[in-house]
Amino acid sequence: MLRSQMVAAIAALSLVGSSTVGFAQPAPQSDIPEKFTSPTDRNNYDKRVEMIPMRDGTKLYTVIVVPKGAKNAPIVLTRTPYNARSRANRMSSTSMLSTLPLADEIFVNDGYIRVYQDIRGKHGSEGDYIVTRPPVGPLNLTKVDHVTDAWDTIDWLVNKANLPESNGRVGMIGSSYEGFTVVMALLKPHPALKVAAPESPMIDGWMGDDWFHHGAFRLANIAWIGAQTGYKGEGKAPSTGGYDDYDNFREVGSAGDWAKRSGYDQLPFWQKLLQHPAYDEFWQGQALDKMLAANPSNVPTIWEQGLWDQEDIYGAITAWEALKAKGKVGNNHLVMGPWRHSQINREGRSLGPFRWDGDTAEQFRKDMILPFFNQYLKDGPKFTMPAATIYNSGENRWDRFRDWPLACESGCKTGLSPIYVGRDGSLGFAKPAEGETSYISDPAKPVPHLPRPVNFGDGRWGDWLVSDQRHADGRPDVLTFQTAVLTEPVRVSGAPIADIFAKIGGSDVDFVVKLIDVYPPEVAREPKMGGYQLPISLDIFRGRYRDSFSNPSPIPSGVTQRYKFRLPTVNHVFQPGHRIMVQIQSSLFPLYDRNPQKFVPNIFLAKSSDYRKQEVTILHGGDSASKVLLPLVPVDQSAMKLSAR
Ligand code: PG9
Repeated sequence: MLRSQMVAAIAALSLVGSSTVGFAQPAPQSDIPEKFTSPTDRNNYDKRVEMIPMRDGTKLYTVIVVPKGAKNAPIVLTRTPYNARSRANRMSSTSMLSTLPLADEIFVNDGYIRVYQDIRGKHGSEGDYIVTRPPVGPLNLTKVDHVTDAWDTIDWLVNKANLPESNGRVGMIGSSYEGFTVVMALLKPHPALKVAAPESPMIDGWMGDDWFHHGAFRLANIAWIGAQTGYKGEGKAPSTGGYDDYDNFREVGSAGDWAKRSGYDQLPFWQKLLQHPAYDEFWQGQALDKMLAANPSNVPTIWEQGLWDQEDIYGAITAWEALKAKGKVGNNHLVMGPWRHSQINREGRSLGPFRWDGDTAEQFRKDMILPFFNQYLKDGPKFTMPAATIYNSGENRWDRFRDWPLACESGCKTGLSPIYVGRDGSLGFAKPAEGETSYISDPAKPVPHLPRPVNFGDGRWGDWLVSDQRHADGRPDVLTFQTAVLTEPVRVSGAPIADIFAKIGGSDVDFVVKLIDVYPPEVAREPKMGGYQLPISLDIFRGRYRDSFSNPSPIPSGVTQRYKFRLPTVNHVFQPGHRIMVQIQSSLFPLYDRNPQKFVPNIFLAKSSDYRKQEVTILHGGDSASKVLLPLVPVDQSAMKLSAR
């Protein structure tokens, strides 16, 4: 301190203690300035925030990150409900690479302009937020949707007066909800939208993506509704209770009871779910695979999905199939990797205990997305992308296909092969003797989807679909059927179909069917994998929908009924020494809400007294042979495969 400063400081201190009337007090001053901006001159990028006007006057908050000195650069756009400002700000850095998310590395290194935009009504954007806002039409009586918002945004971005550094070509990419916004843009694409990559997009929230699977409600996502629709900006979901969500949700009763207790009656989206438990016009009218089929796009697209995607395992493959059925073959490509939900944006070396051949997510980004985007957004080079590129989870490598699936129920060269469950716990390709196996399904003791305690925030959610199923095997309410030890490899490539014949004592039931690869008791290279029961495909079906998804009906007690439903797609080889296993059970909790097992008009509103245990009887052999229809193909598929890594 200088002498003069010291004198001033002493004078100031003596003033503090003084009570002299009329002596001017120094104005209190905050340590926080009106505005603080860190210098940007050392940045190798320029970050701009624009409020881009939509056709109805609503302005959307948009972050545009331009490499310094860019000229004639392509644009990659993501439209998000998850805060554009933070999406484009992984860390404070002078380097564009560190500022943007890891998955943007490919674009940054190749000189792209990167754009993130808040969708209407969320975070910095104006307007009303509607969850996965349906397209303009009977379910959306406004004049705006994600089709028009994407169009208006792209129109603004390619205007040289707004973004002189661009070459006028745009690609869209994004995962999950962000993937949904990509798909919406494809329903009526702006001419400057040259390429798209919907990753794990939400396509049909009732049939098999975020909200229900075949009518069973996914309690696992109920917290998302509180956090996302309770607030315009960041918000926390209400507490679910104590540590064990198995107890929390079981003790409360129905999903509706839990929601009421958590204040969800204030949330319009929750009210919509309550009013639409079945697959009515509300869900059918926003199923994007159907809309794509009605408006098939010509934009070259890569549809990506994880083989163990715990949130949106249904959408990408279904949308790709819908476009394929409309003849959009050459410009639509499917990629399925060994990933959990959105893992393509992170590292893909492993999933649960499984180690893959390198960083499979980076392989997807570098070897597929980048050359595909460059082909359409820059002037080449030309890149040949197979129709389908699917990780082979039994042989640990990518398979590339001219056409896929290799086997299916109708329309493929090869049909499906039934593998039957037998009374003695057997599983085999020969039809077993007629018989029955029964278990008691008790909603008071539902089968947990993971070993308890199950806390949705305990870090196991992302990998749960590859979790060891031995925790369920052996429970009295879980039926296990398995083959003898395999002496030859068995290959499956396509979507298995569960085909269950059953009788029940009550008037409603759920079925969960799991197709499992059982490891040998000893695995020399990885002892912990000895006996591992790896689910390669599993799903749930709410019995009331067995005849119609839109008109549920009570199940007649004691009368054989058929429950046939598609399971998630696989590309797997069961190795010699392994076994194939099928498990059947009637609950998967707390991931899915419990079926009261008494038919009530709306399960969201079931009362505690409606929940009852019942006997469930699975039939074997004869005309009512329960089975899984497998997409079984010869192990050597070199005729179909283009090449193997
Ligand atoms: N699976 C999330 C989601 C998508 C669409 C609607 C609601 C939730 C997500 O990861 O964005």
